[in-house]
Amino acid sequence: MIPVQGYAGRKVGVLGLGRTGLSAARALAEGGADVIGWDDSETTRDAAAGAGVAVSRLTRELDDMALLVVSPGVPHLYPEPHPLIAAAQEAGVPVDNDIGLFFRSLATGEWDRFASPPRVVAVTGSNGKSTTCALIHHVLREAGKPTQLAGNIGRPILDIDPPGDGEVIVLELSSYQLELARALTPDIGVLTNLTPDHLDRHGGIGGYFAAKRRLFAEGGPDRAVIGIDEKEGRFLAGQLSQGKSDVAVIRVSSGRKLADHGWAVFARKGFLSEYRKGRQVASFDMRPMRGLPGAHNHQNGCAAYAALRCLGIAPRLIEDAFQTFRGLAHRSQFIAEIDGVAFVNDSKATNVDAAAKALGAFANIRWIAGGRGKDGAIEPLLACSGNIRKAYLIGENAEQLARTLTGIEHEICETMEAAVARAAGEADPGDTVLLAPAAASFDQYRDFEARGDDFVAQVARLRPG
Ligand code: UMA
Repeated sequence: MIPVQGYAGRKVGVLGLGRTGLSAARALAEGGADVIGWDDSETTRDAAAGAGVAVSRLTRELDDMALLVVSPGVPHLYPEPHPLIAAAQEAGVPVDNDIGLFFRSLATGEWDRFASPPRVVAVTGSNGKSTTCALIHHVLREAGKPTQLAGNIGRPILDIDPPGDGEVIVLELSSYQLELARALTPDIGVLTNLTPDHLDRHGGIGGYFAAKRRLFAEGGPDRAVIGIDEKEGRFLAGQLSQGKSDVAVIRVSSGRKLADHGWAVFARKGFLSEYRKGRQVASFDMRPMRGLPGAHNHQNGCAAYAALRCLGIAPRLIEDAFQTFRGLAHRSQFIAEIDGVAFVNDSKATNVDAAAKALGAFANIRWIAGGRGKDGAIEPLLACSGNIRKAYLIGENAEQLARTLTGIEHEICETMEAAVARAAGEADPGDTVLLAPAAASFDQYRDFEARGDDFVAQVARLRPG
């Protein structure tokens, strides 16, 4: 745990008592603060009280509250600020979150004795940030470097152990977290890409981009790794860069050759290249890397590679460690190869766009799809029809999908068990059985994780013996 500094003996309110709130409450108490929490859910309040958090509505305490710490899921501005946040601002109480507290509490007197002070790599972006973080963390571990992974990926940042000499903290940050944090001082900042998301919470794409940009505010990271495949990334890279030969900004692209900048990393046809001042300094083929299938993962690979180069890791070491990365659970996760047929779990592909990305990453696909359908165009899926040998449809919207998948051979299997057995039975060596549902899981499962786990269990049953 990172004890929060600066609030000893002072009253601090914590709004939202889920993972973030409980973690912040513990870290504040460890630093000597007088912590009181609130959650709008009675069940969560009771659980927090059971865990030893003093619970109160917080409105009466605002008079002498030094700080209000807010969880990322609580709206702080759009569509409307939570009434308690509005009241805190009215009363002049500063509002922060666990990320701001972390950056203000990280360094300790201990660091004077370190040969190499701990560093923080913070990663944001609309897509791929969890994979990019996990990949950086994986390579650092393979390189024998001390490292911890936390943030939006699931482990609240204040829960990490105080970092030791030379340690690297890899921190995934969402737009919710970035918008509110009162301190953001990573050593390396990464923006993977930017596509519209969470627009209701940011008042539109401009607000969303503004939240992400806070990671790179003036006086921010020493190095900025910026995906420039969208206009926002190009604008940001241009704004942060001092000129053509500046190596403080590393531009990243999936698809475009970037030879004309101080420092750039890009992927073309699956080959990663690093260029410095017009010269190629390293290159390798990402296509055989099982944990990084498809153009979207090659983009993640480039962003991770760039951050790792900033940390001084050699290209060869990165390439070797990329080979052993298995991907995150339920995201184009390679499960097994049985009799020449690969099995890949992308249960996280709960919408058409995500499923289309997965379908674009493989050839000869036996595609398991369906579940609780969402509104939206089906065209991106049809655009991948050349990669699909046959679709095996499950769940509530199987019939409806069957009607729309014109030109794609398909069969209604209803259950995962039937779909996996049928797809595996019909597959030839070189085929990939891919779960990429393009639908939510709630018709048949608790969540997408349970659906992916079922796929993995059904694949395990195929193994001989
Ligand atoms: N709550 C209120 N009032 C409200 C809204 C929420 O009291 O108006 C309470 C809820 O009752 C609940 C608590 O706040 O008890 C939930 O807080 P939270 O939603 O912030 O969830 P945490 O458990 O703290 O998890 C958060 C992140 N959740 C969100 O950003 C929504 C987790 O990211 C993150 O892993 C975790 O902190 C640790 O850092 C998840 C996520 O969905 C994966 N992130 C979004 C995304 O990736 O798209 C941004």
